Amino acid sequence: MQRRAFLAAGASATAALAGCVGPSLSDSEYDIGMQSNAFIPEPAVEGADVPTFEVAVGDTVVWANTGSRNHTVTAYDDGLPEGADYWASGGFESEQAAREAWEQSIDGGGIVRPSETYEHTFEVPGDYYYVCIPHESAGMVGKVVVTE
Ligand SMILES: [Cu+2]
Repeated sequence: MQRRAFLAAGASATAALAGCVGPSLSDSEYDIGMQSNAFIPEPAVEGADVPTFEVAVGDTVVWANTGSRNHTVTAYDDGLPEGADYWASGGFESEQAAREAWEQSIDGGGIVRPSETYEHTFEVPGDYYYVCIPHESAGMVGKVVVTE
């Protein structure tokens, strides 16, 4: 009897804790977090020039806004391997289009809001450099390395 009572109390405590967490994302649901002024790959490639995440061709990378500010995930036009399509949150066709959308709040501006995610599937191997437009001056850049 006492053991059963204990288990019941434990179950309700767990439920209460889960309720506190609310809609936030669990670590298993994304690859790269976004907080304050930084992309946070989990795990990051050690010794890289900027925060770097490594995947294989055909893999889908998921970014999640794990912070409280709005971010973008915007590829640099000159940061793509040859033959790769341009990519950016908001689905823009070029870096310039993404920047104009952000500045003029066109089509949502490519914003990934807190607790939202953005994902992209990489089909061409190479190094991909990208930026968060509103936090570029603070150094919020990242890299995805896609291997064969
Ligand atoms: Cu940002």
